Amino acid sequence: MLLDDTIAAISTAVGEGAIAVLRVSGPGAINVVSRVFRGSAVPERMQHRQSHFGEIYDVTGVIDQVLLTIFRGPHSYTGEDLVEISCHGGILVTRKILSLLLDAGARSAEPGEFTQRAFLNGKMDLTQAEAVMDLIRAQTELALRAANEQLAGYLGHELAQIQDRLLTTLAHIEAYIDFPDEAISPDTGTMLSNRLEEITGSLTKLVATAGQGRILRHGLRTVIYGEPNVGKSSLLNLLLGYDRAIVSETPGTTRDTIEETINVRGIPVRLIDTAGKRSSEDAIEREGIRRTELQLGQADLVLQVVDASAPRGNERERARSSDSSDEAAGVLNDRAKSENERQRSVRSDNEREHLMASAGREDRILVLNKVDLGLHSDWATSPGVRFSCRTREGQEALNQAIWDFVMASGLSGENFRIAISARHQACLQKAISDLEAAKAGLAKNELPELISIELRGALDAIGDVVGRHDTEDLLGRIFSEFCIGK
Ligand SMILES: Nc1nc2c(ncn2[C@@H]2O[C@H](COP(=O)(O)OP(=O)(O)OP(=O)(O)O)[C@@H](O)[C@H]2O)c(=O)[nH]1
Ligand SMILES: [Mg+2]
Repeated sequence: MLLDDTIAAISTAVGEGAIAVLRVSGPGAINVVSRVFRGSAVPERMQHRQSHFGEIYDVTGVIDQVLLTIFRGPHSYTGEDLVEISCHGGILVTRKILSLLLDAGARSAEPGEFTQRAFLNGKMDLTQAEAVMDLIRAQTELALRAANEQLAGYLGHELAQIQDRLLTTLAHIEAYIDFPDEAISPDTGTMLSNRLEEITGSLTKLVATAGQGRILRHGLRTVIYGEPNVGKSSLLNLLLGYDRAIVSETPGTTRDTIEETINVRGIPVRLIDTAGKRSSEDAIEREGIRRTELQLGQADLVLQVVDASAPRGNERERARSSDSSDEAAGVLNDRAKSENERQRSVRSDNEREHLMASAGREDRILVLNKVDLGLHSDWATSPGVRFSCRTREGQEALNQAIWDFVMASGLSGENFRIAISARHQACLQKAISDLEAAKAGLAKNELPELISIELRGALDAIGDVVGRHDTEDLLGRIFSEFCIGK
């Protein structure tokens, strides 16, 4: 990694805006900028964090009027000399200024390179660097809060404490390596094993936040599922607040899956509207249904929508009819249902159940839609949310049910402080399995050398999370204070 060159980039999004910001970072940052800037002061003599008005110019004349802010390393975002140029937010203007900076000796920055430098220069650990991206991508208040906690170093701090406990234990075990005659006594073995147990417990707690981390970063994958014409697309539109999907009384309206994110009390919920499930000869519709099944397999939560104004299992019948709305009205009056139909209904329910189970899904909320048309007695005792896309009845209850579902998976407001990512999870799981191996080694009275290898493996895995591998330094520090009592 080369830190001795100077990088430059347009830091704001591409497009037109009132202003845009370019950043230049590296040992030559101030020098590079001084070659293209003239204004109320010379960059070399500007004070740290002070802004100066001036012009960026080239041989043809003035390119733009700008504000220049100088940050002197190490007190900058990257830890190096850093200059921010605030210019007008035009696409051509920003490109021209960037190309002037490159001509003046800077190199075009790679994606994420400013933050990478901040990490390499010790301004932040890896979890904080990752949090910058989480913060930029956050779509809800909770996701933003979790990103901010991580950016503030909460996760890194938690891990540092665990590393410390583990290091002390490792130091204890390594002390025995220096004295080969000395075996670890059973008492000491138990004590060390208990410590490892506690550390494993702390790591397990962190790993348990991976689920919420995934939800906060990528949203709760929520598939809207059900027979044709029950109001799935209507539900998507209602929750979204605008008419995203086509709604019509014709069954089989939705062919493709439609995905949009909504915010349910701070939880990002990715709603996926799907094609209603029915047997069809139509190739496009069959493809739609195949996609529905694919989505079900990846769902965190299924909103199973039924037309609760009609008898159970009747949706399928209606789906075959081309003129469903008239039929739906007819069905309402048709309280008498043959035994035959009832059995079919049971079968179709079983099928659904099976599909969800085979896709590994049990988590669903039953949405009893169309209750504005009356609740059919078949659904009277069903544990679902009574809902109407027409009157909006049940919207709060549905939000509550989604919230309860997320909370039931072990979340609480407090937990949102830490929400680890898939990468963190993989590292921490490796650490846990190394610790388990070390504990097994202690129980079998293995050589301290072997146990120490496992513990170092665990420390490395935790180090991977924060991007720091200073086991030797830290051990040296501990040993320097260590009294072996010999
Ligand atoms: N009365 C009443 N009608 C509704 C309600 N929700 C949806 N509808 C109507 O039911 C019909 C079907 O709605 P859609 O939202 O297209 O149903 P869908 O489940 O997406 O249907 P497919 O995409 O064909 O599978 C439309 O005519 C809607 O206006 C409701 O709560 N009450
Ligand atoms: Mg639809």
